[in-house]
Amino acid sequence: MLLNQNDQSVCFAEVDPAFRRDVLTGLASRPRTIPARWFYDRAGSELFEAITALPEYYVSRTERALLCSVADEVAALAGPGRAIVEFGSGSCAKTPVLLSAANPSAYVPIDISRDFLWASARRLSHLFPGMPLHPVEGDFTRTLRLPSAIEDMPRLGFFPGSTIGNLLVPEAVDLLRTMAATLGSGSMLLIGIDRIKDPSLLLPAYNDAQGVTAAFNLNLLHRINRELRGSVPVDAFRHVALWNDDEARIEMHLEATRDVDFEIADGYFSMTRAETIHTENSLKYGPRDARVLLRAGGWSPFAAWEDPEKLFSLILATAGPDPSAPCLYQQVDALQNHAKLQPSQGFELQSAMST
Ligand code: SAH
Ligand code: AVI
Repeated sequence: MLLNQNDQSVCFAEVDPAFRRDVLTGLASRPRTIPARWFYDRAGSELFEAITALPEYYVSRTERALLCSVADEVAALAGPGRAIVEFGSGSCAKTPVLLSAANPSAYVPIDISRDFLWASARRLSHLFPGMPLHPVEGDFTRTLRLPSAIEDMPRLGFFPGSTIGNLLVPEAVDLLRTMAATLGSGSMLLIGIDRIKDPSLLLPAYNDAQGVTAAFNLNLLHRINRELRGSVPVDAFRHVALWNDDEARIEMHLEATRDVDFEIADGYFSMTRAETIHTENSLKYGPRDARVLLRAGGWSPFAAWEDPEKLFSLILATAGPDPSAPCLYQQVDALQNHAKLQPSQGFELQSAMST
């Protein structure tokens, strides 16, 4: 049952002023940086889907397999009748696993990539014909009003894919607090977070042999040319992925392979050879870091699972009593009590708390 959400939809005009502003200010600043959310026009979303199928990109298949093995447990812990609200739903590839196990009262996918959002919603409405489905086009970093149809339903937020890693820590904390405010008290959140691991595994995942990740990165320049009347010589840039160990993050950059001059929406830019535009961070978290992040964001983690190779974590959390409370550690007692609740696989909360 696919429902139009006329009161909530954010429809973007042909030229998104926020895209224009982020590109012009980002290219004028040093280091030059463009936020990763602008990767996801239709071509970018399609390229991301291709990335998820790459042999080097362990993230999606690992999370999917983990979700398959714990979905029933998540459903039991969350309890019946919740509306599932997915942040950055994209193609909703993992969603059916959770929907089948949790049998929710409604499903609300949220994404900025409009075409993908509606195409995925249509596909899901065929798979789950009786389930009320309310897509919301919008930026999840802003407080979104959820569809009035789910007003009285308890909520389970779903934020898979380690998309949280594309935000710096202060932004991630803000986002988690925004989510807590959007979902409301009594809500739960199931979040997928990629783990810190050996760079020999991380780097190929962001620099694959077929060049799909390079095409995904370079598509940002094509998008700028298409939507912002740009004259960026795309062939003068190359994709670079590196592991920043101090910050525990993969960084993606676009590096000029020669001196270049170009115009974008009446702005004039000059870059010298080897200068870069920083286009993405993908932060990786240790298990304890992830829980501290969640607590800082107003959530109390109470169950966590990892795959046998410890590549990826799924964490289930409840909205803290007061998402605007400033203290990170005030819920430690509650957390220790909850540590008795130990789901089957790889839940390290208890050992982490005692170290
Ligand atoms: N959840 C999917 C897709 C991850 S890709 C998975 O696990 O595979 C990241 C998704 O988040 C994309 O679909 C992108 O369009 C969306 N996205 C990124 N930034 C966003 C924002 N600020 N607001 C809403 N959606 C966003
Ligand atoms: C969506 N996000 C979590 C992906 C990631 O792994 O950071 C985006 C991506 N960038 C390059 N490959 C995949």
